[in-house]
Amino acid sequence: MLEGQRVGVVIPALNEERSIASVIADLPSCVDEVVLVDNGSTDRTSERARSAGAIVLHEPRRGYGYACLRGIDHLRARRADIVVFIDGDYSDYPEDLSSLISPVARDRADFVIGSRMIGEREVGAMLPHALFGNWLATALIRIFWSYRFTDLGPFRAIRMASLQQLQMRDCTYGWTVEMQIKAAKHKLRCVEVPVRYRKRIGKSKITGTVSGTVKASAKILYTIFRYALSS
Ligand SMILES: Nc1nc2c(ncn2[C@@H]2O[C@H](COP(=O)(O)OP(=O)(O)O)[C@@H](O)[C@H]2O)c(=O)[nH]1
Ligand SMILES: [Mg+2]
Repeated sequence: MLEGQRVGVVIPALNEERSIASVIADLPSCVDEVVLVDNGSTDRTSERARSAGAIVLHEPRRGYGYACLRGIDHLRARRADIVVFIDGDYSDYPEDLSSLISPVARDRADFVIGSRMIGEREVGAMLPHALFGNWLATALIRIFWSYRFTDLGPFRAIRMASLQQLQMRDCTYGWTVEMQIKAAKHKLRCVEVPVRYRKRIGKSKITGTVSGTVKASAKILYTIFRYALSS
């Protein structure tokens, strides 16, 4: 299926020592390189990731987007053809990576979102406000750019050449929605595949906290309206 295409995985992580080794261990063998971008963890996330076989990079600027940008820079230098993003909390099933990359590998798509809305979701794995936020953000994308997504899920695959076209900028919580908006604006071939989702290991830093939820919601809405008004 891959015919020489190199697959690189970026894992942005902050204090995920309990889950990170499982995330890396469960990735399928078609993955060529795993990059863990540590954003100043105070636990053993980096050590555990290195022992599990990942390249560990440190990004001093705190933020999900900064970590992803750092991972992309590394994979570009390593000549990856397909980039996969997955969180470090073991909510996603790394084994699902094979079906996630399949449309890109077969040249049926440029960008694939792993959708937790059409996949099997453990009860309580996504909190009600996260489900509502996803619904609202994807509805706004449909209204403004006529692209139908069902999720802003973090588990996603994109062709490196397409990713470079998008010139990603967001440094924090607007990362996932920015990628989808820009994919729509650039008319990338986007598809969704169902992915499974379970309760995370360890503590949530975003949707499981009040401040994370407020900041993420504000940034996602700001990003949508900013791009809508500038297009
Ligand atoms: N690099 C980096 N990763 C982060 C940051 N905040 C959260 N993460 C990671 O982003 C992913 C999603 O965060 P999580 O706490 O699971 O949020 P939730 O899915 O809304 O509960 C996890 O892999 C976290 O380790 C951050 O500031 N920097
Ligand atoms: Mg999570």
